[in-house]
Amino acid sequence: MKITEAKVIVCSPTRNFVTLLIRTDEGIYGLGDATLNGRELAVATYLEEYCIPCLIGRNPFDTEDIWQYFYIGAYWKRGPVTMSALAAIDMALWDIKGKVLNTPVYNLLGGKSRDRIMVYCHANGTDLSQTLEEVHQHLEMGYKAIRVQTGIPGIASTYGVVAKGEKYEPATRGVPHESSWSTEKYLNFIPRLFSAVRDKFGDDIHLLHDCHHRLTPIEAARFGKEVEPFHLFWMEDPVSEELQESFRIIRNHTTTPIAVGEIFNSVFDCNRLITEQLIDYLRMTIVHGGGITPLQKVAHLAEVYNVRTGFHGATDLSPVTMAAALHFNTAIHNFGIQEHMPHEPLVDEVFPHAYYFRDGFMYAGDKPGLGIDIDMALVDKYPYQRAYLPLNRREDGTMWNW
Ligand code: KDG
Ligand code: MG
Repeated sequence: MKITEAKVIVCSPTRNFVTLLIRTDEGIYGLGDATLNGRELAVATYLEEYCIPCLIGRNPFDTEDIWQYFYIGAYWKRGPVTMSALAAIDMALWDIKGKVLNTPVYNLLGGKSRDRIMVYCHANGTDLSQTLEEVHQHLEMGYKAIRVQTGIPGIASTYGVVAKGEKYEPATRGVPHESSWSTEKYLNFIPRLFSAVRDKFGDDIHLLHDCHHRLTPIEAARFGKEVEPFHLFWMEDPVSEELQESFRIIRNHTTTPIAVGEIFNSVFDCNRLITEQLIDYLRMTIVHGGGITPLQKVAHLAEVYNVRTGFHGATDLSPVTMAAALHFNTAIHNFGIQEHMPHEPLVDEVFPHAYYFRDGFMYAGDKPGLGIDIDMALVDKYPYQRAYLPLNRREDGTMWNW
């Protein structure tokens, strides 16, 4: 069996997605996601100019060798652009393997370790009462785990929070929006938020929170300590994560579990975090972590050190990544939780899929391969539109992590 064609599809049904479609001489094709939010065309070009010419003629079953060919063989290892491109190739090849063997991809990754995948949703509001109402609505939808973000009094706009009636979307068209930030106001307010949520909704729901890389290690330590009475499922991205040893400072002070990794793209971003047991959940997912092939190795390493997965699943990760993640989550032993930020209905139309949500859990479905497709007629109707993630500045104007 041989790869005969590979095509990059860039479209924007409400937001941008980059998809790789690989065809074989037996008429079977596979899909991979290569979306890197706000930098989509860089990955598309990397695939078209450098990868696709070297893919043609290869056997799609050779996922390990093809992955190493583009990783070791590129000389320029790692980095989000390279690894997202590599992930798309790898996902598409696993999809083909499953279709050829007429079995869901989870069966190729170890089979079913569980029947259902617990997911967490987003509840956010501009103030406390709106946020509590959002939590209530998501409980009604059946979610068992909820990420809670709220507007902070005195800060004009806060990460993850949008005006009532709007949906939070992590990129906007036009030049980047700038938000402002005060660590002091944030740290003073968030424990009150979780105290109010526990008072109103009790102890049974899992509560999560994303600090979005904005604290220093000692500030994150204070955060973790102060929310301990409300036993969060996790605090996410407490600090900017380039310095893995930062997490030791946080760990030394608090028992609040830590999740990190949505911007990681290699095991070398988290090797110390895992082997020194400095985190509890790893968020590096299939698309930005280089594909199913390397993530399997990372997950197996993490299993040894009691670190579980908690894959990133915001709307900028396409339904192709969601499908791959759900097959992966079904198979591995150390699955923790999966983020679920539902796509707009139009996105689901462009990418028809076998996976589904029911009563707080998601299911990969039993179709051969990843159980995902793309509607080429619809794709052409929604061309790429440049969009950026926002920037963030401290109140005095200093650039800060968004
Ligand atoms: O592209 C960036 C978003 O996906 C990210 O900001 C969302 O932090 C995020 C999350 O946890 O979903
Ligand atoms: Mg996050």
